[in-house]
Amino acid sequence: VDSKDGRLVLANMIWVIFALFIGGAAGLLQTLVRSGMFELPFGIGYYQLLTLHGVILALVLTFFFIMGFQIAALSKTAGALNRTERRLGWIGFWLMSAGTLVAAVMIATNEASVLYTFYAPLQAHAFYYIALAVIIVGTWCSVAGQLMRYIRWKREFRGHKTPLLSYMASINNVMWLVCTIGVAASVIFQYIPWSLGLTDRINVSLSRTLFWMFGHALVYFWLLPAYMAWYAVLPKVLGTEGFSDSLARLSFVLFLFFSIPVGIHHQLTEPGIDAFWKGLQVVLTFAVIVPSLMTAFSLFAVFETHGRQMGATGLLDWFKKLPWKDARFVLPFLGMLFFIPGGIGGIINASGQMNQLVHNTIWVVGHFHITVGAPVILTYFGIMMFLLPHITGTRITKQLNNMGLYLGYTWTFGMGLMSAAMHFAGLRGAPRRSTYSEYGGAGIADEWITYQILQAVGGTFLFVAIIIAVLLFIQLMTGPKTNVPEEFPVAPMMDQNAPVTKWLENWRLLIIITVFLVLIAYTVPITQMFTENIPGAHGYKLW
Ligand code: HAS
Repeated sequence: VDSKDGRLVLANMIWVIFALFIGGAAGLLQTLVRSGMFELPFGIGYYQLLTLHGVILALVLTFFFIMGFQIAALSKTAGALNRTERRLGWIGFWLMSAGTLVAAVMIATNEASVLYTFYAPLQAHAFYYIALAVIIVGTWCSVAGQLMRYIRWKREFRGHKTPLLSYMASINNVMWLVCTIGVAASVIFQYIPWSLGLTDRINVSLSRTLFWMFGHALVYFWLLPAYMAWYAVLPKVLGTEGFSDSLARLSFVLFLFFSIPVGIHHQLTEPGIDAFWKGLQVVLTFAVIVPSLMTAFSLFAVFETHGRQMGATGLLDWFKKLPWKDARFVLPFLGMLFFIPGGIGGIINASGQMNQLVHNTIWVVGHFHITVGAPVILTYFGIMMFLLPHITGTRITKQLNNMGLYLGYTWTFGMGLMSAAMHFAGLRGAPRRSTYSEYGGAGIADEWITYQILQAVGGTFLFVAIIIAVLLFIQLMTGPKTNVPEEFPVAPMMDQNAPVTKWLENWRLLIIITVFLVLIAYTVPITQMFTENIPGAHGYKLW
């Protein structure tokens, strides 16, 4: 990574470490409150804390990490950013930082206890929505700089296959630009006028639908940087080749197509949307599972190939040959293990009837902790293990590597315990997003207590892991330097020299198909919110 780009990457990563600590502390307090054994001091509200936790981890940490990592990936594989591209990265960074600080002040003053999903009818102070808009615009600036770097490479090497990691980052960026248009429109035309008192009504169905059009793509925006590392970095850490360049590109293109027209699967229990369109989006949701399955099977292929190259001959003994002492491998691998139940849980959520059972229970919270909270974040940690020393020149000692391993095991234990308890309590009906209550002595609420205590135990282990992470990352930034910096591992693929698959590099075609699918999935349901007499669709007057 070019040294000037490296500074930009590090600036983004400092926010990640900071956000991890604050968001993690808020998470610990929440599990303690829900166990019934702790009350929040200084008049802090439960939903205020929950908003802080969600915003700082799900939005701030991830956005800064993704921008930092993708800039590093482009700089490494396409070459250094030029002045304009880098300047856009810095403008993005400062806008995101300013937006985050204003949003934090609004949350701290209890003016924005509307949770990370922030949709109506909950209302926040106008500054909060403006701050969110500024954060989104910040990501657009950074993304614009990255896309310009990618396009410059494409022009310079016309007709060649673009570098895989740069291609993947660009797919993620294009998906981001398309999916954020709806939520940006909703913030500007619905929330800001409403919170300023310029309008006294808000169309709740529309606001939620526009949110989820963005909100589900958001989860893949988090996931795809982890997949970049799984496809292109991990094989190099193992010392082997990646499975298939074309397959990896195809899986990313499928994410581009199917990540956005599926948001209504978060609204299956809501009025105001016709059952046909819910059904259609459920079908599209099943399409977005395919690229994850492709990823899973490619990873097995890489692991087995590596094991056999190392001399394994039996059915499963290749498994023993994996580098179990290398934190750059173990952290993402632990994440992959979580993604097996995480993916199964997603399929359950998406299946209409089963969604009736789990929706709005703490099962859903369990689901997202074993998706974004484990595969994604553990892979981000794995990436930081090489990216930070690669840029700072810090020497990776055995002790630092071991700290990475302890981080992985402690996180896995804490997250495993907490999220398993959440899934089981959810199946027994425990609501999500609620503080501790005995529900007037209801018998069923009694059954949830044990799980809530287990969540607090898991949350405590997670906080210990966060302390390890913060200490580790500070050392990775500031530790003793070496003359031979850590490598940024990028593997060649088995079909590296195969000819370019032209349609996969035809961005005009890819964008047309993406927009077409979004229009098919959303035009009628959104139109019906204005034309049909569906309850909730015409806006509630809140006071
Ligand atoms: Fe989800 C709710 C459906 C994936 C995050 N999801 C959420 C929410 C979040 C979230 C944050 O249909 C809550 C939002 C809120 O606040 O209300 N989700 C899915 C489906 C998938 C899925 C179908 N979700 C994710 C990912 C997330 C994420 C990824 C974050 C990064 N989700 C839903 C639905 C809801 C939902 C409904 C709404 C619920 C409701 O009613 O509110 C799929 O993408 C999952 C596909 C994944 C797989 C797994 C592949 C496995 C791999 C690992 C291989 C392992 C190896 C190791 C190689 C098919 C790639 C092998 C080693 C061995 C030893 C075996």
